[in-house]
Amino acid sequence: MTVEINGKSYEVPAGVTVLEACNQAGVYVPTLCNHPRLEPTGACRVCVIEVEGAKNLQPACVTKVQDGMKIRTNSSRVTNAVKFNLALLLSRHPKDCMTCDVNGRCEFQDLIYLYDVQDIFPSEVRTITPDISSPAVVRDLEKCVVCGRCVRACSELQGMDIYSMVDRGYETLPQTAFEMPLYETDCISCGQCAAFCPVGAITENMNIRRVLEEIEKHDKVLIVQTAPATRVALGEEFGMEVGSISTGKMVAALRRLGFDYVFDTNFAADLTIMEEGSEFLERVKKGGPFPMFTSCCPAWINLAEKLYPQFLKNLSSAKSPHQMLGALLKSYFAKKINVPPEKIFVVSIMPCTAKKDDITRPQHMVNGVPAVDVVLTTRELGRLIKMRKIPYASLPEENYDDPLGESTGAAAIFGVTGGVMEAALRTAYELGLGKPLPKIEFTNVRGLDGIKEATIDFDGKQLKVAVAHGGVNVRRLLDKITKGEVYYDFVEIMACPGGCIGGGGQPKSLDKDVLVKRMEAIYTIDERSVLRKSHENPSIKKLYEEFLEHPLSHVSHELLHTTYMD
Ligand code: HC1
Ligand code: SF4
Repeated sequence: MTVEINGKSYEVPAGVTVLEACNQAGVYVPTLCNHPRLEPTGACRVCVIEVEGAKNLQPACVTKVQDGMKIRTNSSRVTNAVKFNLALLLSRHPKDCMTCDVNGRCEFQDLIYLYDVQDIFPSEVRTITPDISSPAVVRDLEKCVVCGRCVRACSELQGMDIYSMVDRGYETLPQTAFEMPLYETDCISCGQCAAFCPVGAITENMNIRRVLEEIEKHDKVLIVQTAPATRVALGEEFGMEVGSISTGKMVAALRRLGFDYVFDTNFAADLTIMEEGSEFLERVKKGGPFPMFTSCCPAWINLAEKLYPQFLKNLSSAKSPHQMLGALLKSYFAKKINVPPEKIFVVSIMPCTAKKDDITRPQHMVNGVPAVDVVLTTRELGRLIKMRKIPYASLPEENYDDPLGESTGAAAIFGVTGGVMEAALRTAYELGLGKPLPKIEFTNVRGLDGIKEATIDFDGKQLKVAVAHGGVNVRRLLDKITKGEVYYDFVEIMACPGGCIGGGGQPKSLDKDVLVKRMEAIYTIDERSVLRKSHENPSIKKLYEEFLEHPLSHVSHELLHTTYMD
């Protein structure tokens, strides 16, 4: 189709919206309620444009192009309407940007500045007590701009429907059922609502200050570990291209922040494969229960406990890698450096908000102390590095510390949907059958399809596996298994879209292809790795020799495995 935008002609595909057409043409249209990964609703009226022949201004995000359409995005009528709509929203918004957790990273603040919006209407800020019931996510609805992105993320991506818009017109707000505190609902702490919030109305439950205090005091051994998916996203917080790999800079930044040891959750991902792979082989010998479900995603564990208790017996008992590492740090490593566990402070840097709630589980205590003391999201780490004025982009590449910093390509792919399955298959095949894999890549469990299925030839035995990510797909798959419509031996579940690369604690992004780019970065790390199978990691072998003895040993069970709550 041919359309005219601000007097210039463009060819655009049929069926696109005016907003998409403008984006393709490189013409800026402001947006607030729109997000390229969610269904458009036209709620905020910030993207209004003029269409020749139409009486009223139209929201560009829900207006489809028509052949010959003449669009104006830059007339004074359009600009005045955008400013007016923003000024109305501003009259309801607290002016506490200086102390707001998303100051400087707020889409609304950017628009107010860009359009030079003045505070022309009398202030009508509501008084609403923040909901701090969840260790994962905080809601401060005074700051809500009623864009509905949280509602859509929770229902369209996660299939959870925790929020809906209640009240009408000026009073509308996204609320939980009966306005219950979030932690009392079926919320699984995935944090997608926070990742899609354009302002500071929903954020992760921030722990930056707690970590800063420990760094200032420094009366404990400060240890930090970093998740597989953080290294392919943290750079975005510093303006690096989406999909940049900045592992070494991240390690360097953490040392400059004052941590004594920087270890890698990937090391423990290799360990998880040893334990979970062995558990699977044991179930094959014993005849079940099948399917065995992966257990590393804490939002999935929350979902299973809250809504699918029938599957709790099917979950692998392996703790998630960061808990395994925390447990080893406060036992094996504490002994090695001759420091009591209570004098060690462990921080996990995670793409995930559910890990903040996972560390509060009593089952994760080790030697009387929590295995992990604090979880910071990738976004929080970005903020901390900025607060300390560390020049991230120009830092040198540094290596993780030994002995808990060495990992394989199999661990790297944990960060993306299908990765845990592929890593487990690489090891289960070689350990179970005692012969080398004909081909290391299991491409049929890769990619961003919501549900992936494959039949793997295990020397004549046909193994049926499935992988699901994003709550909406996860629930679809679980419902099918419950009804007996499908059978699998082994299932990988990740609650967030894309797996951890799309975690609720990752940098916010308006790039439609953000997951593809981060996924490609993860597979690049695997391809570049010298070792690509968990059982080949020499530090893991040494750990078993020195301490754990063998997978599923008594010590392993004590430190690396867990139970679930009915
Ligand atoms: Fe994940 Fe995991 S892969 S859960 O997605 O098993 O968060 O990145 O750290 O623990 O290793 C997240 C990522 C992460 C754990 C590992
Ligand atoms: Fe929904 Fe996840 Fe937000 Fe909970 S944390 S309300 S499940 S999007």
